[in-house]
Amino acid sequence: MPTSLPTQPSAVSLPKYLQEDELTQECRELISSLPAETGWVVDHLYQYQGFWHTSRELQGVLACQKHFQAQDSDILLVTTPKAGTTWLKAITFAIVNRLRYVDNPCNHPLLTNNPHELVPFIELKLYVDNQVPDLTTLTSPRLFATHLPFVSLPASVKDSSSACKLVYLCRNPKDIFVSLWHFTNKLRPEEKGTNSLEETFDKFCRGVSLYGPFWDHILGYWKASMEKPDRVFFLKYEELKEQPSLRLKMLAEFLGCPFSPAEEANGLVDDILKLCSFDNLSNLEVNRNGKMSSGEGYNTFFRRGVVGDWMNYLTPEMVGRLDQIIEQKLHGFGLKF
Ligand code: PAP
Repeated sequence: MPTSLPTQPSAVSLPKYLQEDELTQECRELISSLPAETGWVVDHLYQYQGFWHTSRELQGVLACQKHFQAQDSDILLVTTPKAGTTWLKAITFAIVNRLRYVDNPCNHPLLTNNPHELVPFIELKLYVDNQVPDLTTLTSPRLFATHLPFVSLPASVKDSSSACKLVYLCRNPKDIFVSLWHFTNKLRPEEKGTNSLEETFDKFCRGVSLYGPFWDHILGYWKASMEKPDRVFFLKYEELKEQPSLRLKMLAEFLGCPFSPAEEANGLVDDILKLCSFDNLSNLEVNRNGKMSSGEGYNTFFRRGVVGDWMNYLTPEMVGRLDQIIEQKLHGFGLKF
C-alpha cells in the first residue's frame, strides 16, 4: 500500500512521476539506501543501477521491472528525455498504423491526440502508481515508450529469447541539455524560481540529470544495437532531420513493415513526415491547448524543434567542457555528435 511521506508537500500540479508524496514502503526503503542529489524540478534525485531518478519515477521503474511482460510483437521506443520522444512516438505510431487511416486521413488519431497519449511510457505512466495495468485490450503490435537505461529494462524485454523490438533515439547532448533546461524550468513550482543555466549545466556534465549520465544511457543502447541489430535500431535526431524519408523507410523496414513501392509512389512516406512534423503537430488544437491529466500542457513538448539551438545558450567554455566529456566518454565506440 502506498504511504504518505510527511516531509514532502503534495505537488498536484506536477506530473505523477515528479510527485514525491506517495510512495510504497518498498520504494521508501530502497531510496533511503541510494545516493541522492538535488533534483532539477523536485527536491531529490536518486541513483539506481547507475542512473538518476525521481522517487516516484523510481517506483514506476521497480513496478515495471517486476510486472511488465513483453510480447514478441511489442515495439519499445527508448529515448533520453528531450531527445525527440514526442516526434518518435508520432512517427512510429503513424508507420505502424498507416493501413487503418490511409483511406480516411482526417480521422487520424494524431490529429486529435498528443503522441504521449497514443504511446504510453511504461515507468512514467502505466506502472507509476505501482499498479499492474490491464494491457489486454491493446492491439498488436503494442507500442510502448520508456526512458529507462538498457541495464534497467524489465527482464522480459532484455531477455535473449525475447523478440520485441527496441528503437533508440538520441540527440546531440548540447541540444538535449538546452531543451531539458527549458522543460524543467517550465515544470518547476513557481515558488522555487528558475534554475540557473550554469548550475544545471554543471549537474548535467556530472551526469546528474533525469536518467543521466547521458553518456552511459547512449552507450548502453549503442552497444546493444551493435550486438543485436535486428532487435535494437539506433537513430539520431539529427539524422532524422537531415534525411527524413530515408530514416523513416529504414525504421519501417526494421519494424517489419517496409513501405511498398506503391505506397512510396503514392506519397505515403511524405504524408507521414508532414503529419508528424513539428509545424503540423505543434499547431494542432490538441497540442496547443490540451493538457495531460496531471495538468501539464502538451505544448511543453513543443519548443523549437531544431538542431543546434545550443549555440544560443552555451558559452565557449561550456561547449568546450561538454565536447570534451562527449569525446572522452564515447571515444573508441565509433559514435560521434
Ligand atoms: P520527452 O523526452 O520529455 O518526452 P521530447 O519530445 O524528447 O520530450 O522533447 C521535446 C523536444 O523535441 C523539444 O526540443 P527543443 O526543446 O530543442 O525544441 C521539442 O521541440 C522537440 N520536438 C517535439 N516534437 C517534434 C517534432 N515533431 N519534430 C521535431 N522536434 C520535435
